[in-house]
Amino acid sequence: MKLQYDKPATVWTEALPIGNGRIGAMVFGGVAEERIQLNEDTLWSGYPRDTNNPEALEVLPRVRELIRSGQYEEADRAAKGMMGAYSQSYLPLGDLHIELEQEGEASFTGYKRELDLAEGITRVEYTVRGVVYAREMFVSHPDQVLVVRLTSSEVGKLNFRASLSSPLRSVTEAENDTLVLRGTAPEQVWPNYYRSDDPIIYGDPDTTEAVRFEGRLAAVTEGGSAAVSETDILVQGATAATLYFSAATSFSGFDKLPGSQGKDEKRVAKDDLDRAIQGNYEGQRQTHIADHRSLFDRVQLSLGVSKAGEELSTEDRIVRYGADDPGLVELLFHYGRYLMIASSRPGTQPANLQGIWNQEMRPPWSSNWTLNINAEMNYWPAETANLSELHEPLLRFIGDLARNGGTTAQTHYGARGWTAHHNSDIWAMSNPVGDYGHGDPVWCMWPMGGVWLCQHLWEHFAFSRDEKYLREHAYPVMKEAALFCLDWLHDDGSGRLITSPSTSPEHKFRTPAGGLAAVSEASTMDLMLIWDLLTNLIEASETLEEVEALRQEWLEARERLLPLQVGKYGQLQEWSKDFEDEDVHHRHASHMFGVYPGRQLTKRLSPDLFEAARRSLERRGDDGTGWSLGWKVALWARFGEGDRSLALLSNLLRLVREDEPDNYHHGGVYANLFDAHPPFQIDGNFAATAGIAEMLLQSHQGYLEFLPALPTSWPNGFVKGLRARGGFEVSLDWIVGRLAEAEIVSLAGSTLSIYSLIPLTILADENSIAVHQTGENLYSFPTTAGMTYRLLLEPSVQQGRL
Ligand code: FUC
Repeated sequence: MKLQYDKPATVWTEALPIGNGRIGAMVFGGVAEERIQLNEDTLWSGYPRDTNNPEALEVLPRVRELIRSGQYEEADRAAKGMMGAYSQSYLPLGDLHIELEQEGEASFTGYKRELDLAEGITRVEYTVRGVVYAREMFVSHPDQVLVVRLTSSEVGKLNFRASLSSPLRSVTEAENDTLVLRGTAPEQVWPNYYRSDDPIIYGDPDTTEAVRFEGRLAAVTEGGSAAVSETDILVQGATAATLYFSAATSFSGFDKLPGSQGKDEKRVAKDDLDRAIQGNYEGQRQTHIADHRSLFDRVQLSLGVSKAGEELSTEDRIVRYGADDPGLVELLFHYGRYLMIASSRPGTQPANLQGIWNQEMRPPWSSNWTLNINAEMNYWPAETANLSELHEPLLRFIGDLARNGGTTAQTHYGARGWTAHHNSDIWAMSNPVGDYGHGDPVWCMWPMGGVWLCQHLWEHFAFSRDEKYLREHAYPVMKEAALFCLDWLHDDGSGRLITSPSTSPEHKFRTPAGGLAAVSEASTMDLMLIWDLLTNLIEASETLEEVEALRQEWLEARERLLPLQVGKYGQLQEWSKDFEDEDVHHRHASHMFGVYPGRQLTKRLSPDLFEAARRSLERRGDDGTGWSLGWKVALWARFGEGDRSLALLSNLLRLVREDEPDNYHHGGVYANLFDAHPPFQIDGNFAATAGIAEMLLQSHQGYLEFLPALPTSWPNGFVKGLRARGGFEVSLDWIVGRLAEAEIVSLAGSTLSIYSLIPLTILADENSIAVHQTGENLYSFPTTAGMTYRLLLEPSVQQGRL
């Protein structure tokens, strides 16, 4: 449960992340100087403004016509006329520097640095001339502060200067016993891939509507003294010291101007800090651990005997063993859960491309929400890994996006309902990006962002069975997204419904004329996403027993969708025509959405298409960017091929170093186990966790399937506390590759269906209960909420395969 190192971080991807969903910190663990890089999740450039392009609606018929007549490259060029502005950027807040004075520090010994995933604490320890210096750091959710505790083993040996800096326009000043950092964000930050001589633009300080921020630092010492100046806090002769850092911004909602309608960030930061310095460190530490553990302890995993001893650093362990060490795979799994707890709490912003950890003014892809895979991927483990309430920031954000997306649907397409495209930001931007013609339709022209996000609204219900949530939040937003689909779909002239213009995210095809183009009609992913939304809505309306006039339209539209097709290589076609790929190994696996995270293609219901999808995945190969590898772990799990999932995990557990550019040609992980696209993107971490869960338990077909993709090299193990659709918590033990024990807690009292090759005996309270066979290898029984059910597996029965 620990990431561990024997030297301080020299680069950012060696530093260790801590966070409370809102405040994030990257801890370097230096000896002469500690650097703690700081973030606050509402600190973004920009402010709410209309970034739609009203001319799009006039361009639309022309683009459709060009596509119809097979002039794809011309259609691409014309589609540039449909783009709006680029998204804004997630920004760093600054750094907390602690310059230490430790006589003889150049010859320190016994250096250790670790991140304790179970406690949510990072620690540094080393010895200088017999004095042990130790540091413990965490960001408390209950106390809303970053806490840095420094100690020396000998009385009075702690001497340091703590200061704050920021790459944003800012000042520091002393306010009584507090060092204050305050500043304002730029009004505009151009994406890092956009060439500009002036990429970071600040407004007039007196009138700007950009986000204001404030960070406050105070020290509580044991022994010695602390003195605050305009630039730093000087601690001298202390034996222990606790630094508290609070932060807040004036952001007060996606549709509020943070300048004139903003929150009082000073008040929030001051209240948080004042409260923290009144408390006591030990109490705050215990409260933090208890809060963290209440989420972290829900799941346990054992995949076999760990290969690495206690002594090996995490970096060496990655290099030496990778996924051959079951313990490292476990660590990767738990790390995803840790990162979600640290980056996504009810009420915070959803985890963005880098979670909440970013040190750059122009971070890769603006560190925004990329909706054509990345933002969704971040939340793939939320339900299966038993962190359902941490899904909330995304689910809430979808509601905001739907509000702006209504204007985009109307302005760009003359459609009802709401739409979002491939990028969004804290202002809930929903238009196609591209700076009104600069971008490439291969990523801009994709009005399916809202449709994909709606899957998360449904999944949260599918796992929780919370009907109140479904009725009040999810269903209305899903209905509006479907309304957009009904208007966006149109007849292809033969009675089939298609989308146009349509892209398969970020992947071009070879045109009959020999060129490359992005837009065509009815990409497979569009059809799968719409199928998914309509199917979920139909089920939702039935669950809620809604008298729903639209249900008939949903059913008819789903029936009339252009059928999915198998192409000349036996592959599932990515486009409605059997085009050649621009890149057969392309990182996106968009046309496999229906296998995972969707549920349209299964062996049981559509064996031929399922097989074709498998062929498509085979053609894509086993390499890719970090997140692409993560996606393929889950896809192979859905194909029931555990060894292949593990092969992908092996590729993911390859070390990438940001200071060795040669390593930049493949995905992997950094020394701190952050996913490497490269560069760092957190989505691959979350996908790895979700993928591993999917190897052990699946529930997307209306029943539970145990160990559907167990690799041969994990013969013995257990997992406790995974979640399944229907509201079940599941624990499994396996021996020699076979299920030995299963325990299922019913949380919602739904009917439980289980896939099994042998008839089942189920115990509830030690009594055997009646089980009905409901299909081939399918067994069902009603459950009572709160009750635990055990599968009884006689040794002889274990010979059969569940
Ligand atoms: C999508 C991907 C890229 C990258 C970016 C943030 O555009 O195709 O690989 O992950 O999002």
